[in-house]
This record gives sequence, C-alpha cells and structure tokens, in this order.
Amino acid sequence: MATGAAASKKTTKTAPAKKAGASSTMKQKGYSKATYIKWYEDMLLMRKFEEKCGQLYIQQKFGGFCHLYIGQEAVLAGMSVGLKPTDNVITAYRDHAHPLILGSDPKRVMAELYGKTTGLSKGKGGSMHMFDKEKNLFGGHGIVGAQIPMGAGIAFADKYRNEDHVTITFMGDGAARQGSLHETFNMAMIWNLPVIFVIENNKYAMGTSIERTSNVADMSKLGASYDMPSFTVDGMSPEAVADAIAEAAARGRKGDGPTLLNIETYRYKGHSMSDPQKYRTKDEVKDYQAKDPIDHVLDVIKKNKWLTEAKIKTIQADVKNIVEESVKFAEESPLPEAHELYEDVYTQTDYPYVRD
Ligand SMILES: Cc1ncc(C[n+]2csc(CCOP(=O)(O)OP(=O)(O)O)c2C)c(N)n1
Repeated sequence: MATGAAASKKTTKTAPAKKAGASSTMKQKGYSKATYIKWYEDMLLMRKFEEKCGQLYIQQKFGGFCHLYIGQEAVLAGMSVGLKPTDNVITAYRDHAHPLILGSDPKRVMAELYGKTTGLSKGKGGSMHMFDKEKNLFGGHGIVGAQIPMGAGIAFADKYRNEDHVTITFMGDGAARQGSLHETFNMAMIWNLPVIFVIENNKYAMGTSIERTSNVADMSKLGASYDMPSFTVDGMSPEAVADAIAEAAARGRKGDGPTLLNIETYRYKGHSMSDPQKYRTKDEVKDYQAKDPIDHVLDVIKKNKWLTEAKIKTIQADVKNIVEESVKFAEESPLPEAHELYEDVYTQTDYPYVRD
C-alpha cells in the first residue's frame, strides 16, 4: 500500500499523441491533510451507500436496473479536487456516486432509486437517471454513448455565453467505441470547447473485454486523429486523477480546448446486479482490490497520524448513519401521483407531425 510520499509521486503515462505544446508528463503535487480526510469521508460514503443499494436491490426494495460504482471511487474523489463547483458533469447510467460527490442530498439519491417523489429526478428516472440542476449534474444516461455529444453541447453553451466553466463528460470504455465519440471529438476540437472527456476505463463493457472489441486497446489513442491532448491516468489513485483533471480543466478555462483522459479503474461488482462474471477471474478482481483507493487514503492518514482511531470510528459511524437515514427517508416518502406523469414532459402544442 502506498504511503503519502509514495502516493504523491505516482507516475502518469502520457499518450503518444499530444497537441503541440501540451506537457509531456502530468505534473504531480502533494495533497493536504484536509484533502485526504475529505477523500476518506467521500469515498467511504460512496462505497457504503452503494453496498446498501446492492442489498436493497436483492431485497427487491426497488426495481429497474442497478449498476454499482464500487471500486471506481478514486475517479470521483480526484475529480472533486480538480473541478470547481460551477463546472458541469454528465455521465452514463453508473451514476449513484456522482450526485453524492457533487453534494446532492444522499436522501434524495436513495429516494430516486425507490422511485419516490422526493427523489433527485422526482422518482421519474430511477437508478440510471440522476439529475441535479443545482449541482450542475446533467444526468445519468442509459443509452450508451448518448451523453458524449451532450457534454460537448453543454461546453459549447458555456463558451457561447463566455462562462468560465468546464464540462466533464464521463463514459465507459464500451461507450468510447460508439460513433458519437468521433463526431463529438472532431467538433469539440474545431470549436475548441472547454470539455474534458473521461473514459472511466474499467476494462469491460458488460461481459466484453476491451481486447475482444478493440484493435487498439490503448484508449488514450482515440484522441490522436483529432490532435486532442490525451493521457492515461491511474484511476485507483485520487492524487493522479486530481492532478490530471486540474490540468485538463486549466487547459479548458484558458481557451485551449478539450482533453481526453483514459482513467484506468476497475469495478469490483458485476456490470449490473444480474451478472455471473464468467468473463474474468476472481484473482483479477483481488489484484485490483489490493490497490483499493479507500484503503490507500486511510493508510496515508494513519501513517501521518492525521486522525486518531476514535475519530476514524466516528467518521465510519457518521457515514453509516447517513446511509441509514437515506433509506428511512426513501421508504417513508410518497410515490409520485398519477397526474405527475404529465408534468416535466416536453410538449409543443403546434407540433406539425402528430395528428389526432
Ligand atoms: C446504444 C446502446 N447499446 C447497447 C446498450 C446495452 N448496454 C448497456 S450497458 C452496456 C455496456 C457499456 O459499457 P461501458 O461503456 O464500458 O460502461 P460500464 O458499464 O463499464 O460503466 C451496453 C452494451 C445500451 N444501453 N445502449
């Protein structure tokens, strides 16, 4: 397990294709005691919240799909340091942890899973469609790759309005193979948009490994034919992710356009709750669990004596309470009323193509 000093020295590989002038190595820097403690609290909440979601789903407390983020927490922990609260986030369906890190109320995230009216999307979205306008979270999208052009569109709107914001557009390694990526990369480079494309590369699209679907398995090379600055980042390290996202965000804010980050991570659980996981070995899962980002951050905290054992136990108890309260809130909240079916739906009364 890495210590604080070792952690801040983690190297980050660069992609062979880089825009002229882009730095050839990601700058590394140390992070403070406060940051490590926040990372521990945030990642523990994501992990415990999701473990609870898995249990509740098995108990059939809510239906639909349920894709857990467990194992990938360092990506969002790193992001939380590298971005500003005014920046925008859009992602796919593995989206319960994104609102948590952005500061949405965990009660409302859980209520959304239950389809309750108090949920983040008023109970109309469920697991795959978490939106929070106040936190600039633009979903939660179930169509693989759909959010890639939308992320560029959000960045276009900010540029058009002269806003100092960047948009982070998450996608899986499977989504990165959708055609929408190529059109979007081209337009984003032509228009120099303030967007960070993040491939949350957990090695599998459902049960299919990158090697089975991709001639070029190094996903950072996808930016090469668009001359987009592209990097591979250790996604089990919040430090490496924070460095990479901060540098990409600075590039976007300066008017230097998009960045592609191939963040190498791993999901410990199946693709969704009904996945026998025959496509990978138990040893492979164990190898990644040995690099667990929560263990690593706690290790740094303990080695530096930044928290006492009692204080660590208090954080763990607080997180447990937050999760339990969110379940209680979700269970006690009402279901949407029938009339809500007709609310928040886009209508155009003079739409010419539909006839009675
Ligand atoms: C357009 C489209 N095709 C297929 C699917 C079915 N599908 C759902 S998830 C998924 C795998 C996507 O994997 P990846 O992008 O790597 O994300 P991960 O699940 O690993 O986070 C597929 C093929 C879909 N939802 N949308």
